[in-house]
Amino acid sequence: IRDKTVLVTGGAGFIGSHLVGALAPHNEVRVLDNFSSGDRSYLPDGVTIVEGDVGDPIALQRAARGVDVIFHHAALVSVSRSVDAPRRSNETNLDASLLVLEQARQEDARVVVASSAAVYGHPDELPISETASTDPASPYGIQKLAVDQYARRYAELYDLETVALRYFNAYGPRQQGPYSGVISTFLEQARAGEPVTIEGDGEQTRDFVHVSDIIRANLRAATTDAVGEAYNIGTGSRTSIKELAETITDATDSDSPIVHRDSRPGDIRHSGADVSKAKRTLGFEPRVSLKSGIQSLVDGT
Ligand code: UD2
Repeated sequence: IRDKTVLVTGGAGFIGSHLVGALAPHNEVRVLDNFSSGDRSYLPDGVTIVEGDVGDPIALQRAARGVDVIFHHAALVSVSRSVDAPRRSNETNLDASLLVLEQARQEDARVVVASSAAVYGHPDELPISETASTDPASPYGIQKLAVDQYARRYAELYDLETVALRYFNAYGPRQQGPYSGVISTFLEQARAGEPVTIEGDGEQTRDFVHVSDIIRANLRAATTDAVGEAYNIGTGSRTSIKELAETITDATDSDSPIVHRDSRPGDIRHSGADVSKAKRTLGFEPRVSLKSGIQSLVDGT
């Protein structure tokens, strides 16, 4: 997209900051972020930064004034924290998201919301299409499902242009910290020469999608006519955690042993996206294979 005024909530975070990087050269970009996990150094010059909580109506109003599109990426992304403190994560992930939708109504702005494969819980089909049953296995998943459905209903009830993108397992540069996902954990372990820790037998599978593909999906979502819909965003292929561990120790030339420990209670066994709807309707084409995505992480390119 070009020549638009856009707001990225959570714009200093992992996915948000890559999106800001893609939008900034051709659009007027605002970022609303409380920098609880995001980082200022990810933001290019020329971006307007509003420091504050997405759940703060004043900050949100200021950041959203006059925008054409809101990309809503602010969230507490830790599933385990949502289990420990469901109300706290509900405030950010659901209450604040509803504020964002309301603010978008005020501005008559399009909203692209970050939804999640977590809406499916333990899936009843593979690959998972958007019509699979939704039965989230965590408060986080419940919150994402609610936002996803609010987005759909806001399109219908108020004629708001909304799109929900259900990300599968995202990875890429800037993903870090204790809640960051298995790829960044394994990479850190392999680089440090520490044991790479598989939880359980390692036969569980995931659909790992590179952040650059996620950004391309967001740009499509910003212009599609097919609003009021949710789209799976993944690659369509699944990789076992065992295979992942080997790929990462190979790519890093690491002598780290691969070890097993207890599996995660409630872990999802298999997850993989049917991306045909996003391909057909958004023209989304995942481009980055897991091997090349990991290689570029290792090379820092
Ligand atoms: C992902 C999302 C989460 C939610 C969920 C929905 C990430 C980071 N999280 O959780 O937000 O959408 O999907 O189902 O994308 N593992 C190991 N060793 C480790 C760390 C993880 O074996 O050191 C395993 C873990 O037990 C799991 C798999 O790797 O089987 C993936 O774990 P994850 O935390 O990266 O992501 P996931 O799928 O639980």
